[in-house]
Amino acid sequence: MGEPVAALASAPGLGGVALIRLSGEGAYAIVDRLAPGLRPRPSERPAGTFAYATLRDAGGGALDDAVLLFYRAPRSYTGEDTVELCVHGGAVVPRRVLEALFGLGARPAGPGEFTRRAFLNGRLDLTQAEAVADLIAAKTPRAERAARANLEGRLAGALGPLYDEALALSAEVEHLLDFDEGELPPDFAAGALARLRALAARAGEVLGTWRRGRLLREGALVVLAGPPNAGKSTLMNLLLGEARAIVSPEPGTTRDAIEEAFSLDGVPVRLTDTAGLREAPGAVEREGVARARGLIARADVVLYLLPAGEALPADVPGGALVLRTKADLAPGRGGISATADPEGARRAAEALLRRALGAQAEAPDAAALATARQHAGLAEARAAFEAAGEALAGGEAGLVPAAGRLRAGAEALGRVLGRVYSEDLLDRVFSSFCVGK
Ligand SMILES: Nc1nc2c(ncn2[C@@H]2O[C@H](COP(=O)(O)OP(=O)(O)OP(=O)(O)O)[C@@H](O)[C@H]2O)c(=O)[nH]1
Ligand SMILES: [Mg+2]
Repeated sequence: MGEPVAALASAPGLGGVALIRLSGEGAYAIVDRLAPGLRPRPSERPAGTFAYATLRDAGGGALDDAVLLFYRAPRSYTGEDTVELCVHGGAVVPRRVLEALFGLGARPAGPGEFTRRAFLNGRLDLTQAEAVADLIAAKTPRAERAARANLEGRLAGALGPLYDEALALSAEVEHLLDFDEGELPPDFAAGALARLRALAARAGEVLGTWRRGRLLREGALVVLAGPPNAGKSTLMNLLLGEARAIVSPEPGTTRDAIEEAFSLDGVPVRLTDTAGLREAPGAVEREGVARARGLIARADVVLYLLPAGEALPADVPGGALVLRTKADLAPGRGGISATADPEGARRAAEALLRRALGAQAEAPDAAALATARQHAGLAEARAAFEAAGEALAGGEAGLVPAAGRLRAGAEALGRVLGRVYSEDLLDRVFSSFCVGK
């Protein structure tokens, strides 16, 4: 067990109850002194029980009446002795109770430190630890389901067997290195080669889940683009159901990009309205157009709005979905009309987006890569397996480099799962967590 650490585990702010978590060696001795009147003492109580107690500061003054939840190593979130204190919420009580805990020898927990300890104590692997952060950050039900799938070990379940196979294969290839030159049968590599290719192919399949995982985690960047006055801001407001962006008959109304979160069937979408694309007269609008082009380049989906009947400009971004607007002004030319049929216009735009995002957002319960770290690690592993295969196909001379690549690929997979880790890697993973997780 680590030294005792404490932090507010619930969100700061006004709330009926705040949850403070205390974990580590000596947690019970600290709570014995924080709740001096409680009998039997916390340290004498069995795990899995709770008690109602008055917490007191060093001078004996009452801090709060709290409910204490008792956990014992290894059956707690962190795997250590843990006491959770349910105190009154708000700005003052939780802070005073935490200060009392610090006065009694606990140290403030760092970002993600509880989850880091859970990882170090074997309660979670690294993909599950990352899923904890994703679950908390999830903005839509689908994102929540995707995070839960990985928290339950879906991604670990897909990658674990790959790692085991890479290790087994690595041992076999290392064994081949023990043979003297010319001693190996001519087909020595055939079996290993087939297995290496299968490994690379399987890694490729999991890599294919990245776009889906990323979209669910970060939200799809959907950019509304098109010439000035095309009705971009009007459609933005229609999709959001509120007058978020300024709409006016003046071309060049929108300058700064306006981003709002929006959920399409539970898929998180970052809907972004942009400045109309044109050779703008003023410096401010020119900057707006430059920003619009930057967003178009990064977009997952570009919805290019163009009034019905107008000729398609030459600079329509590649891959953009063209949606004709202001159909009421050009009858018979197709498209939507936000003024004559707002509900129909909204439905048509949503259907278009749904089709563009649909494939990515399906199967939220399946394993999916969720973080750039996981993606980079798996891509590295696949490249290493492929390189090992090429080396091995080259015959006996390729044996040494193949063994090296295979080992590197196995290690990259091991790092994704956290079966191989360094303090540095954990610092990087957990630095993005909040205090209290
Ligand atoms: N007749 C008609 N007018 C529309 C329709 N949709 C939007 N408008 C009008 O067209 C004008 C421009 O709409 P905006 O939504 O501000 O257009 P925009 O593409 O955001 O324009 P910029 O921000 O200048 O690039 C406004 O006066 C809207 O009321 C439509 O379907 N039919
Ligand atoms: Mg606009």
